[in-house]
Amino acid sequence: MPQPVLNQEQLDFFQRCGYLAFGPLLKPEEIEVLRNEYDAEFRKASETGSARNLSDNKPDRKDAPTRMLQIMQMCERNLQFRKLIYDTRILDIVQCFIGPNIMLFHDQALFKPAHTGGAVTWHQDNAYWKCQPANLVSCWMTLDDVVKENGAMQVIPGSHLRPVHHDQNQTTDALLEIKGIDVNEAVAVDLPAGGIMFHHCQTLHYTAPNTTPRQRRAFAIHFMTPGTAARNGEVMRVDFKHPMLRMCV
Ligand SMILES: O=C(O)CCC(=O)C(=O)O
Repeated sequence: MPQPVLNQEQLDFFQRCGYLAFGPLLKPEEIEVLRNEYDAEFRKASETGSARNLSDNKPDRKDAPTRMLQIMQMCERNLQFRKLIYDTRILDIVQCFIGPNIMLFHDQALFKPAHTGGAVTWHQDNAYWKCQPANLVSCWMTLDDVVKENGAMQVIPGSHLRPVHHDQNQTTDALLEIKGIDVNEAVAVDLPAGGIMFHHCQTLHYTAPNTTPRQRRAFAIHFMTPGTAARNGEVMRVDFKHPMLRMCV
């Protein structure tokens, strides 16, 4: 019988805190390939206007514009990122959290350029998604070394144990807002390039503006179990958008 890739201490930590740092999992030569593909996809997206800027840059803003750029479903645009969603090293870990039947919910590339990278406000992913059951797990991978100042993930440990009410953000349509976060409880998860942070879909998390001279390139894969219902209450079927990535027969 194969050994689980996470030890009991790591599993307990995830159950208790709702996140887990792992890695670096990617080898330097893999990181290099992915960086080149990532940059090429963002170059193309800027030419075609197909990257969404999650930051608020309404004309009446006084301060400098920020960019928190998002490309949804990189796996449908790029073969290297498609391969990553089937990577057995990642799926072996995800299996420890949600079991051996694993489907893709979606993936996204999240790019914070140097100096002008915008924040992602505090949220639980499932406040956006409203999936049931709320047991999805995200793999957030970085292609650059990350610390708090260039947009490492910050989390509130233990916050995954209950949903929290979110309001519509007053300044950007793209993001939700939460009142009353005690930022003293936040933990920044520093990672080396090729490192991964796994988090539960109810773990409160945030990333700061990138004010450093170093860009921050991240890629997130969101995994679910078959039988998960979308916000409209309908169970998501296996299809091109939601492939079955691993199945226990
Ligand atoms: O990459 C970021 O800055 C934020 C990502 C995030 O919030 C997520 O993956 O749920």
